[in-house]
Amino acid sequence: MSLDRNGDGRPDVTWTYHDRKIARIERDRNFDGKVDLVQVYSQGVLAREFHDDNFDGKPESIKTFRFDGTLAMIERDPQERGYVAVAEYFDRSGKLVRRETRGR
Ligand SMILES: [Ca+2]
Ligand SMILES: [Ca+2]
Repeated sequence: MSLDRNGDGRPDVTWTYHDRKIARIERDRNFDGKVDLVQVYSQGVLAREFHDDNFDGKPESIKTFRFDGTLAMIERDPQERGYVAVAEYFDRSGKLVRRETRGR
């Protein structure tokens, strides 16, 4: 199922269902035809988000959520080289508890 909110003929939100539960939502937030936010659901609950917040077609951060909806981790690829350079871990109150840099 998809929706073309600005009427340019290209879908800007696409939903995928699995067993009648939401499984995946792909969004084109700046209407350039490229998906820039992917939300992956597990058992109908948001589990991961892949963000391309500078709209160049390459994701630079991935958020992982707990089953209760709180943010557990953000993996960052600030240079968009295709690997996770920084991983940040959060407790249930949203506080950053650990930060790992993964050099290469
Ligand atoms: Ca886009
Ligand atoms: Ca990007």
